[in-house]
Amino acid sequence: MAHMAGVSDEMAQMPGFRRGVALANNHRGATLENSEYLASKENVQPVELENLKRVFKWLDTKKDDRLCVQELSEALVKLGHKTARDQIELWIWEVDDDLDQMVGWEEFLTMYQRCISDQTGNEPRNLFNLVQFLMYDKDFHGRISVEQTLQIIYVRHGRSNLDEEIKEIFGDQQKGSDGQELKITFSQFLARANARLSKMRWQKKEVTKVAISTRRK
Ligand SMILES: [Ca+2]
Repeated sequence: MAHMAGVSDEMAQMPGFRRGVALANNHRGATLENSEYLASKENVQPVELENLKRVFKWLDTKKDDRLCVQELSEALVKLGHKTARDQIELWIWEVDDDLDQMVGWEEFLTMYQRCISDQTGNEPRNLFNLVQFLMYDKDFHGRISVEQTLQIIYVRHGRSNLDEEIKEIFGDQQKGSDGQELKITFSQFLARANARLSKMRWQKKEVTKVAISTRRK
């Protein structure tokens, strides 16, 4: 593989770069645009990788290096967000490249790489949202505070976007009514993530519309 700026050999060996599944066979809704972006630019930072490993290990209660419906279902119950089996099956299907109805480590990592690089909002994010929350929730207490998110947000989005990202996750008020640091549950986190995704897709459509109307002139 040709050398790419900011991408180490180790990063280039990650499954998201290898793209073992031909785009034509990609049943997961990733767009061509997203694939190209991912191929040239995306990289997972060491802090993210470390946290991804920790989350995968915690989810993998059967210790067989694959995540099944039951394991995800139990994790969601622990987070106070009971989710229907057919929903979880869909979450898995969205990232299940080898179609064994489980999420292996490489699929897990690929999912993360695709979602962090997706500018379109079209990449399925159900499992990603869960994983992101758990990356922040270091002790798996089911609640996250601003402070717990800082390190990962900093490496992913940089200092200049830090405040904006925190606002997107926690809202304008980052203190509780009692003056204590605000903590949010997975359900609250998910509600915001979904609202944000809708906004992202809507904005994308607007941009496309403008581009088309410009071209016609
Ligand atoms: Ca699989």
